[in-house]
Amino acid sequence: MKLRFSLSKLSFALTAVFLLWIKTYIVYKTSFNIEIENTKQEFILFINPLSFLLMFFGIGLFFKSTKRRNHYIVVISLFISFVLFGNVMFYRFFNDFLTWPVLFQTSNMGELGNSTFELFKSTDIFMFADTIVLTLLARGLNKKESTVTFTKKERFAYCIAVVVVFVSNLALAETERPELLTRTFDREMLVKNLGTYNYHIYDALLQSKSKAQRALADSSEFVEIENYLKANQKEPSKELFGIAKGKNVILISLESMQSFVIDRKINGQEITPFLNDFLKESYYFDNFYHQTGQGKTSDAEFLVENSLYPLGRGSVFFTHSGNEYNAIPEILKQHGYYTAMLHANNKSFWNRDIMYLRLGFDRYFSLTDYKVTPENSIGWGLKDVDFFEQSIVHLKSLPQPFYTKFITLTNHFPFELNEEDGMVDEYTSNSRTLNRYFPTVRYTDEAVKHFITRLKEEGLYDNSIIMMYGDHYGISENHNAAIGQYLGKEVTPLVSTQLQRVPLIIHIPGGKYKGTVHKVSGQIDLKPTILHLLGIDTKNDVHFGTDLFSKEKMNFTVLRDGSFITGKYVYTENKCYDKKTGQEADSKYCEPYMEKAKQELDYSDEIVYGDLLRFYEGTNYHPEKEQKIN
Ligand code: GP9
Ligand code: MN
Repeated sequence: MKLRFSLSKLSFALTAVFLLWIKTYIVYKTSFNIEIENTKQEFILFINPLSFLLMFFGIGLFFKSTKRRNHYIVVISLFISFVLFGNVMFYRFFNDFLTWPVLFQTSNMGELGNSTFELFKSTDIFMFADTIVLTLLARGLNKKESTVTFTKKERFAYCIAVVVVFVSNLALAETERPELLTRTFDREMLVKNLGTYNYHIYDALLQSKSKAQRALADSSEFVEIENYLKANQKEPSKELFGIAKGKNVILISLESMQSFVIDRKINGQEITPFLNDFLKESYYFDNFYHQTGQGKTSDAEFLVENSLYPLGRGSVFFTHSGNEYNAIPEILKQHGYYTAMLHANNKSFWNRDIMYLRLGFDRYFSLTDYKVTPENSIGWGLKDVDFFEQSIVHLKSLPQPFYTKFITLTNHFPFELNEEDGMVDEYTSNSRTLNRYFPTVRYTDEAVKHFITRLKEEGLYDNSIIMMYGDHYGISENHNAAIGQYLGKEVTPLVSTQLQRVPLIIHIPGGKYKGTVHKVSGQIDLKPTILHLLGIDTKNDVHFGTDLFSKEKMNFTVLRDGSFITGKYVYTENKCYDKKTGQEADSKYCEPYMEKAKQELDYSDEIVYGDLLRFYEGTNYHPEKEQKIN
């Protein structure tokens, strides 16, 4: 009797819980791509929003006034609906779940601009339907001036119920997924088992843990890692060490460029005709992987400049811009180089202005250094051809030798292009994203061609090494069906991992330095490669990569999600695959590398979270506090 009485008092709160619960489940099924293998997993997914919702709405029990309690319930419902909606938007764009550090990158979120607009769907309005219903209900209820309060006992019973629901959820999840809470780089697994709301709380705990980690770290951790890295160092290539000594360095980060477009056609037309020719007079790496996480372009930059892995969550450019580093610009400064970044976007995007200063760049040519008009922009901003053309003036103004990095922008989701810039057809599939990807890739190819022509005209081509790399994927797993249609094969987890290959082209003047390198490698390897080409010794440097030209370079690279690739095998989603047969292989073939893959990521994370490079004796560039990058 008593229980029934309490339940009826709770009816408004429980209605709110029920509506949000069902809504969350519908959103799981319609907006996220959560792989479900059996009924138990489906059941966990179904119940997982419940504990959090019961807890949050349950706080209402402590309100004495019914009116205020109902008010609280409506506000909380609206708030949680926004959180859910934010997750949906984020997922549409990044194919990933939100994390706290990313959420606070508001400057980025604000500037998604056109992309954000593209992400809205008219049906999104239904995401707030339950809040509207609740508001109307609350109005009705509030007219009746009755006061309902809860006794201590009732509150206690409610708390017990919440704990029981939560613990049952967790226990069920543990049977399905042991070590759930320690394998944190798999966000999908966490959301699948804990639910999107509990996951946010868990993520917040992780965030505070990472803050504490710096405070607790000491130099002995660093010594251990240094020893590991020294033991794994490889001899640089004798033929190529110092081959570009004193030369300028021009790095080009090719936005969203994946390797699968190289040497391929769309309706009989080459997608990257210029790059296809250029790579023939250069070194081309066809098994080169991006290793980025949520920080996308900025993660790729972090990898290149530091030969450290980005983080499993958030963008390290944001979360750890205060750390001590020993990046390429800092090192090159000691060898007489002037260092500059060129990218026609708002300087604070990805926290670049702060981070570039940390990494030791002398100059950052950003949005305000370019003439950007509606005529010369599309999508995210200045079109690549105009970007390169306008950059030439800046480049010419730099003292030589210089080290520079250019970041292209046009080939960025949602892959918009003016009609007159279209040089190949769009593809025809049910993925509008993939369809539009090809013409924008083709456009960037043309822009790079223009840049190279201009470098030649300005006499900068022959005294510079030019390196181009794809920063990260452009086509996410959401489009696997369409990409499978284009490639003419099913996109299995193995294929999906191999699709993380991005082009790497290294052009060294002289005509004789060329060839295709098949060795498995990643962005982590660029720092030692660049330094060695310039004749700079790296024996005492802290880096996880290996010189790409070293004869001893292992056929191995690890991706940020813990997947790894060797000469013959691919390990992903806890399964080992044979590259040749395309089939799952016995896990014993991948086992020898598992420890190394984990060790690499763990050690690198330790360095970043603990800010361990502050214990590195070679770090001798300390930017003054008042110094500002232009
Ligand atoms: C923005 C550009 C694109 O400045 O680097 O960022 P992304 O979304 O690819 O990380
Ligand atoms: Mn990018």
